[in-house]
Amino acid sequence: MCGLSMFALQGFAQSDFQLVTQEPANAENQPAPCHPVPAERQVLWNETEFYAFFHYGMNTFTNAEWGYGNEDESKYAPLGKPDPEQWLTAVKAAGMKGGIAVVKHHDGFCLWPTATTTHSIANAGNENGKTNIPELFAQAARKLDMKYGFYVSPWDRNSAYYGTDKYVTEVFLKQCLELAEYGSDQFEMWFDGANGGDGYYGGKNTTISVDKDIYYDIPNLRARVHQIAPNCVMWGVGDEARWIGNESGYAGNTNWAMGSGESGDINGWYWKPGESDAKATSAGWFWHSTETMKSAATLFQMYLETVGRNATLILNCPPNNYGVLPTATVTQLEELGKLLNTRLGTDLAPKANIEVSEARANGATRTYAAQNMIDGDKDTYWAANDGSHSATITLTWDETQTIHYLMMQEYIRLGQRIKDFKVEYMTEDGAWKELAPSFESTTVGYKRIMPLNGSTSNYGSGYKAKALRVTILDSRACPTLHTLSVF
Ligand code: FUL
Repeated sequence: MCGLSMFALQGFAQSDFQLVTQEPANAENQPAPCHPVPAERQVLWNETEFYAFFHYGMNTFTNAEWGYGNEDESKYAPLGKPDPEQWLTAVKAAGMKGGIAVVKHHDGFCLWPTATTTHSIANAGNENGKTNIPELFAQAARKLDMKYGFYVSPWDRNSAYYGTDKYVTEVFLKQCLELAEYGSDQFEMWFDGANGGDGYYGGKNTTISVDKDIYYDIPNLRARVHQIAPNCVMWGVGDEARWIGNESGYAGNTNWAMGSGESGDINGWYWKPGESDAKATSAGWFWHSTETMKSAATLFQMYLETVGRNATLILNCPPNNYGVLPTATVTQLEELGKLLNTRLGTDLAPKANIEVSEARANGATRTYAAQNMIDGDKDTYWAANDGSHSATITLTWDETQTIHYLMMQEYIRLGQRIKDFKVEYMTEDGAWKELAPSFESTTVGYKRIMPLNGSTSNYGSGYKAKALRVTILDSRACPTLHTLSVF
């Protein structure tokens, strides 16, 4: 008022001013983020959930796991034309949504015709060996509607420049950028933690050690790759997703998307979700004629203990010296797909009546109702009121159901919140009974699958339930869930 009359005095007409209406700060009434929160590329990465690792390269032909770097290029001579489409088709049958191809391991041999070294398929031992793996892999993934990415070893036991700045700027960075150019839609670049040690190094045959946290100039590398492939999560030393701390295919029952190791850290100050790398075969990462495939039941258990515990699972399925996945691998992968489908394929929650102890008030276009957890839409979610750190969710069926697993997913765009919960079911006599061991019922995160009998290895006969009740006992901030399923 005061200001207006002052302007009027200075010769402005009132019509020169427009009424500015202020939008309420939080028109959607969304809960405030509980930091840290993921970058969008990390959310998309998490949605890939279960994907394959394909260790294939020089070691496949020398029966090694870690080539020294002095292998003659001619030794790379596949007996057939390598077929990434066959690899990806087989893992898709197991329910995997993508794959990562090893295109340069520690021996430095590149499976594409790189400008950075002659130690590549350009000098392979036969015509099959000249097949450009990253190119075909990316094409096959797009054709099959799968995600893809590449493992490129920072450690290079072949390069004469390893340990110097020249390796970082002229070899490693350029290799990563060449690989980024194979597809702006790639979802992950895998940087191994094994860094420095003895090697050929252009004939020096010596030991070179580096400080992996600074040597590779990761901030620059990350920024340059993201310019080309914006949704490519840089794994490991790339710092956008973390190693789960073992190679046996399990994560902690408590698992935060911050911190390090099997359980993460509730106080971690940035988002670094866990990925579990594990082998589908008995011993090595690369194919060896003596290796056997793990059973579908064992792989299913790994799935429950990784994807079911807020980690992603990258399951290694090594192609053989013909450049294809062996029949035994393909068969077990099909069996795994069937098992996943039988045990986790039919969600009983959507046909239940769902009730919550509280739901926050609607926003302008959003609701936070219980129904959002069973509507099949990952972008709608239920949320409690600000200040609430506990809540109950009850599913009631018209007819008794036989139930084995509970699956929950937090709306992680607003941070990982839930710290503790319990699960009960109502028996046919109407009594409530607690299920699943309480020490396991802690974090949820991107995805949590609870075997209701507490066993990841024994399916059991299930529980005859009239209703299921989840009580969230503690949460860092008001809890959110976008999906709740029962199998
Ligand atoms: C390790 C490597 O040294 C192994 O050879 C393999 O590639 C595995 C996935 O990561 O650290």
